[in-house]
Amino acid sequence: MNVERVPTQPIPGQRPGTSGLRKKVTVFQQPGYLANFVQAIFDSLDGKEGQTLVLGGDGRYFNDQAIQTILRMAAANGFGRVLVGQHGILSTPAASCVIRKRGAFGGIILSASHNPGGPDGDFGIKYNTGNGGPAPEKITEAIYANTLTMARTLTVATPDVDLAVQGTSLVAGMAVEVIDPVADHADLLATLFDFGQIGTLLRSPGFSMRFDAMHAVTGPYAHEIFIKRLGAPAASVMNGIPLPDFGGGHPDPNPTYAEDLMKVMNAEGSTSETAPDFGAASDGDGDRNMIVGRRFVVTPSDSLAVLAANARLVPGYAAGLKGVARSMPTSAAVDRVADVLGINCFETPTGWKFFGNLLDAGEVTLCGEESAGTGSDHVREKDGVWAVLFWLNLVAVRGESVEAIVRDHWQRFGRNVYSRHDYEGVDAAAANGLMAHLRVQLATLPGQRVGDAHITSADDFAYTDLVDGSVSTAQGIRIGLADGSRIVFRLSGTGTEGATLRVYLERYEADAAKHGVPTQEALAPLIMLADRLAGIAARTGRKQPTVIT
Ligand code: VG1
Ligand code: CO
Repeated sequence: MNVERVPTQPIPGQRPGTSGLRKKVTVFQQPGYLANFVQAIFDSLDGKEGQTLVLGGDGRYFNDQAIQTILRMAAANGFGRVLVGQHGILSTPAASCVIRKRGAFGGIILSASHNPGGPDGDFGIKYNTGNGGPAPEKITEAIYANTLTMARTLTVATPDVDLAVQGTSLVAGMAVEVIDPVADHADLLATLFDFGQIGTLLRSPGFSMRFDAMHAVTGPYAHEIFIKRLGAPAASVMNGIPLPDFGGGHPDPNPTYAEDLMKVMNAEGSTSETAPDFGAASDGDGDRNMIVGRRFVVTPSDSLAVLAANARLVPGYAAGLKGVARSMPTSAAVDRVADVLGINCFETPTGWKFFGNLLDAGEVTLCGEESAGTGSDHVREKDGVWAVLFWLNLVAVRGESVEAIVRDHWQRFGRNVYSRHDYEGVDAAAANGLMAHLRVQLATLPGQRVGDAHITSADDFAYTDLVDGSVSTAQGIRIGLADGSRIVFRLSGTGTEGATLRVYLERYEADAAKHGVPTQEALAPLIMLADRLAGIAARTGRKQPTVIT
């Protein structure tokens, strides 16, 4: 094999964020940008020689080109085999599944997830380790350090591999196996859920569902699972063909961006023909989910709590849960369930990489984030289609609507009224200034009364990993009130333009008579307090959030 050494120089700014490296497509298209980062990944991997790498992405613009580059570099760097999804497609949870099932050394997933795609959109790349999960910070920091000293990248001069056809070919002696991107994942999901009972529900004339793939990666998965294996009518899947620019949309499954689905689910009328009984959507790379009932949206934090409380109704979790974990800004609804079940509930920083060690150690079975991510120990990523099947399984067993299941949950456990306000694309200096302004107040806030609010705690969240002892600091400002309410402030680690400020608001309501109060109304005093403490409007110039979930 003739390995070419291509001289290069370090490129600044290649530090992975919450979930891999995300930049504008135009940045990734700069000469050497992708190759430098890929080489930095490969240089951080000891023992990769002759090993298997999994490779695929969410099908967005630049996906196919990047795959060809990475295949050549993998060969030059000594991998023995690469498993690549047909047409370059692999959803994030499917990649995790394939890495685990095939005993791969690791995987590279090409995605900027919920960020828009297309020539002017975003691109992203992340490395997953042999457990199938996102590389922990120790590895992402080693990759970043490599980018700062990069002097050469390794490649081979070989023609493109035909990604349209399944089968094995050779790139400079390395085997490239183009695999079915759906089969392994669908087979795994079939072992966890009662496909018989879900199929009966989906085929019954009195029930209808819509799954909105948002022109992103889950289209082929939804077709195979909901339509082919479970027999749902073809119309059950919307926007099911992956497009390089996601049809111009923003593939983030929330009520603002999943417009097509919301229009259908909010239709007036009380039959399956007017508004379907069940709706769901998934994001760019298929790891997020939104669950919607007829004119009723399930808050992701509530969804996690409902799944935990009902897990025994589902075959894969019939033996019960070992424990649960949630990211820090996620509401404490699941904590209440864990209390009742008598199991541990872990609180981790934002990002799925922090769940990996807990899952590997057998400490937890279910994990979730307020950002529409839920998953379990079946893979090491959050899993959108998995969450939809879990909910369908519950609806099939309980014979109740989505709304009835959630209201019953609130009745039992009380309601953690919850919302996240995002201020997207704000000036980075203003956002950093806002966080610094909050940090200097941390020592003096506890004990203060601001209006009606009695502040009892204030800190910057730090986390020590239970398994490897690694410490992550500055993970978000938490402000707690005497009545159990909470405000969290953090800056996004996935954006590509300016800064995104996220404000997470939570209040516990035990009184069932007040569970119907609209969320933003119930949280109004906290919303005002957040602005007062952080000076959001004054510092960012924004009077309203860009997105409310
Ligand atoms: C966001 C979410 C976080 C999620 C991450 C990746 O991160 O808040 O919960 O794990 O996206 O999700 P941030 O740093 O922007 O808040 V995905 O589906 O975009 O890979
Ligand atoms: Co995603």
